[in-house]
Amino acid sequence: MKLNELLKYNNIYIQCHDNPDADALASAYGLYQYLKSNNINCYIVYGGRNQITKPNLKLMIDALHIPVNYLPEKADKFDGLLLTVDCQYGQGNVTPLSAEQVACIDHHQPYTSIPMQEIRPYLGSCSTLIWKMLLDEGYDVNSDKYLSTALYYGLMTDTSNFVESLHPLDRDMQDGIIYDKNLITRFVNSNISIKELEIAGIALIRHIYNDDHRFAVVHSETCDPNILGLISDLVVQVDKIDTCVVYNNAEGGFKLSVRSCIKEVKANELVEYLTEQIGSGGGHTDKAGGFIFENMYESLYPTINTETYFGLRMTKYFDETKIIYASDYNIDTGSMAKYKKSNNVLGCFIPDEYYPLGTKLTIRTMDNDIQLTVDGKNCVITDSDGNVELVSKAEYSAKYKLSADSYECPAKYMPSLKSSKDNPGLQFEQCLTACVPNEENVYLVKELDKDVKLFYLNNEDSYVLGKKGDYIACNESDTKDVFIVRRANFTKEYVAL
Ligand SMILES: [Mn+2]
Repeated sequence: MKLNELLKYNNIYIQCHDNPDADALASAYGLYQYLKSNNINCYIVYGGRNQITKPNLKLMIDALHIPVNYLPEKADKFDGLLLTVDCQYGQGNVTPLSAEQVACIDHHQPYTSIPMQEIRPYLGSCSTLIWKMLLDEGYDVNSDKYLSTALYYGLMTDTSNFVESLHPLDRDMQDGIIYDKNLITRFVNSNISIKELEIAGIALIRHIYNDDHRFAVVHSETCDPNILGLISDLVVQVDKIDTCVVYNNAEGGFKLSVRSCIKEVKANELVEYLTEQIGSGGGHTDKAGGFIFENMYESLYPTINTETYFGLRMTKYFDETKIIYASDYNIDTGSMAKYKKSNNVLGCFIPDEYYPLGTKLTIRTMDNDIQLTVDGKNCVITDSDGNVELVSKAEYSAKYKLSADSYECPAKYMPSLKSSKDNPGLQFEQCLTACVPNEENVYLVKELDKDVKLFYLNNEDSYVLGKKGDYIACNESDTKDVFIVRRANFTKEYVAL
C-alpha cells in the first residue's frame, strides 16, 4: 500500500491501539500531518478503558502538538476510512470502531489480511514504516521538527533505546532523521511513574538467581516495555550476574528483555533461543528483546509456568553448548574428511580502490553495522546471502582469486555503504568484483554432534554459533584456522575430495 492511495478519502480516522504508546502516537501523527498537507479531513483517535496517563506520553502529546482524541464510549459509525496504526483491526488491544472501510499500517505479526494494509513485522517500530512511506511520497519529514522528533522517539521507545530488534531500515531512520535533542531528553527523564518505580522494585526483590550459570530471571508485573529494559540493564550490572532475562505479561503473550555482559553469550542469540517455536526476538549482542505468543507457549509447554520455563531453558542453553577458543584448541583431525571449496562466485570489495586511505566506512548488513577504516590492507568478501566478511588482502589472495564471471547478489537485503567523506553516493554493489575460492586449498571437515560456540583465530572477541548438524572445518595446512559451515550452505560451498 502507498500513502497516496489514502488521498481518495474525504474523512480518515487514524486509530491507535488502546493505551497508545509513543510509537503508535508518532505513527498516527505522521499520517495526520501527511493527510492534512493534502487537505484531507483526519482525526487521531483511541479507545479503551484508560486515557493516557504516562508522564512522558502526556509531555510528548503536549510538546509536539499531537491532536489525539480519546473516545471513552463506543462511537457512532464513522463515515470514511478507519486506519489503524501500530495495531490491527479486530485485535484484543484495539477497541472495535465501525467505519465504511478499514485499512491498517503496522509492524506486528499479521493478524488477518485486509485489502488495504501495509505490515512489516521485521521493523523495530511502526514509526520507521511511516517514515519510509512518507519518504517514498517525497514528504520532507525533517522539515517538520515536531514530527521528526515524534518518529525518532517512537523508534527509540519501541526498541528500548535502539538496542532491541533493529532492522537496517530502522538504523537508516535513526541516522537520517533530524530531531529535537532537548525534547528527547525531557521525554527520557519523565519515563517512569511512581507506580512503575514500585513495579520495578518488587520485580527486583523477586528475582531468581542461578549460581551455576550466573544468570537471573525476573518476572515483572505488567508495565511499559521500557521498564523491562531498565530492569534488565540494572540486573546485568550485578557482579555475580552475566546474563538475565526480564519479562512480563503483555497483550497476547509475554514481552522479554535479555542482557549479556560476557562475550560467550550473545543476547540476540539467547533471545532467539528462548523464543524458539513460540515467538521471536532480536537485537544486539549485549541487549536484546523479544515476544512469546501465549497460545503457542500454552500448546508447547502446557504444564509449566513461565518462571520454570525460563529457568530450565536458560540452564539448557548453558549446559548443551560447548565453547571452543580456536587459539588453544587441538582439533581431532583423524575423524575429519577432506574437501575443497566449490566454485561459487562471491563478491570482493577492495576499499582503497574506491576511497582514500583513512576514510571511515560503515557497511550496513541485515545483522549489523561493520565499521572499518580504509588502510590499504582491508578487503571485504560478500556471499549470495548478503553476509559480509572482513579479511586482510593477504588472506584474500591466499584463499580467493578473481573470476571472469560477473557477480550478482540475490540477497534479500543488499548491504549498503556509508562513508565519512568522498564518494558518499557510491553503492556497495558497484564496488564488487567477482571472485571464487582458490581450489588448491584443502579443508578438513566433520559434522557437529552438539552446539558449539567457536571463537575464530582472527576474532577472539566474538564467537560463531555452530548448531548440531552444522559442520566444523579447518584448513589442512593450518589446523588452528577452525571455522563453522552452516548445514544449509555446506553442499553448495564444499566438494568432497
Ligand atoms: Mn510499535
